[in-house]
Amino acid sequence: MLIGIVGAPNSGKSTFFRAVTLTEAEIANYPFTTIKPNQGVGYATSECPCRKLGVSCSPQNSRCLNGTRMIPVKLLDVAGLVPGAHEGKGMGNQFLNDLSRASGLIHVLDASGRTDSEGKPSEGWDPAKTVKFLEYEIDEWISGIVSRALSKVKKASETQKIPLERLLSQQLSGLSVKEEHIKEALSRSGPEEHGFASEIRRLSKPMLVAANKIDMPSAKENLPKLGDAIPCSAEAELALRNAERQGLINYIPGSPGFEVRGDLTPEQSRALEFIHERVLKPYGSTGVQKAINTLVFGKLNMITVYPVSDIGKLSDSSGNVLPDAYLVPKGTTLREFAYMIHTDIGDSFIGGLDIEKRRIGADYLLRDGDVVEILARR
Ligand SMILES: Nc1nc2c(ncn2[C@@H]2O[C@H](COP(=O)(O)OP(=O)(O)O)[C@@H](O)[C@H]2O)c(=O)[nH]1
Ligand SMILES: [Mg+2]
Repeated sequence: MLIGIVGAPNSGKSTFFRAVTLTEAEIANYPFTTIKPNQGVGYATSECPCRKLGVSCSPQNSRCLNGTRMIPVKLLDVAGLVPGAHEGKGMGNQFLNDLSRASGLIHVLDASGRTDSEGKPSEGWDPAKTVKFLEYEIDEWISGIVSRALSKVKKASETQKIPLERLLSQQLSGLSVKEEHIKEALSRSGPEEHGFASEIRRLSKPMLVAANKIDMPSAKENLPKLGDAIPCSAEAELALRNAERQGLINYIPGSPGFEVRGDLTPEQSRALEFIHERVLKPYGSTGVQKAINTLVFGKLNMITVYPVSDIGKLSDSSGNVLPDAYLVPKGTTLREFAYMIHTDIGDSFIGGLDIEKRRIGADYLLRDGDVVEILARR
């Protein structure tokens, strides 16, 4: 899964990106660490079953911090959103290329009204306009792709009686748009209508607005205008993670507070006090981890599943307890899950065992937090 961080210049995208990828950058043993500079690894977090099951886990593909399972997700700092980006203006082409690979987007928005939608300094700018502008740019881009695709496939669909959504989804596969998204969009709007591209965007690129710079009073004032945006301070999160790394505080990303450990200079003390008063106390967290989790679990509808090779020991074949956490879409069946782990496991799949060691079948619908053993033909 790839999350795109988008937004106007100066909204705080790079700060957000640096904060969430900071810890991970130093840990080299994940499969996807050698990547481009604007690509990094952050975490989605959910409750690890280790506590409830009364075991101590030994995570392999993820981490567990005080009962919170941290599951790596890839992030992309997508630069280059300027008016006309959909026509390739500015860094538009890079922007669109990055965008097409993302399964979901976090719009880092300067909620303070001090940056307009072009990233220029402003005063009293309505950040809701920037949200509209971003949606417009993406809609125009998708709309262009849809109309080019339509002119290619419309005739074939009519003469060869192939469903339009199938042909369209082949044409739009580079955008990570699924056939079911196209079908659903077609049920609401004709493919030539203006609303079709917006439907495709809403379905295939779920977007969450992170109302950033919430530490500033003007951002707080603008928040009610921003619907279900998540209040956020990327700068506060970066400062907390840096302080944690220097051993000054204990801080778990997403938590409502921190614990002072080291000797602080008066300046450090003041900075932490500011974060506490302006961000953590009024909002319950910096909002950064919440933004990622809300996108992954709320908007992209993912659940966490723990495959093991021995359900009795809750372990893999080397004895690691609850080794791997997988993010899979809600509605995934056990057989589909077997294929997600490995094609060979999918091909030799014969069923599974749930946590109570009961048999479960191919069509078993996985639930959030499930621990399952997959049975395969030898
Ligand atoms: N007050 C405040 N400033 C922030 C916050 N996040 C970022 N900034 C500042 O906004 C400016 C632009 O940030 P940057 O991450 O480079 O934005 P980008 O152009 O979107 O990548 C920098 O001066 C940051 O320090 C925040 O949460 N609060
Ligand atoms: Mg930047």
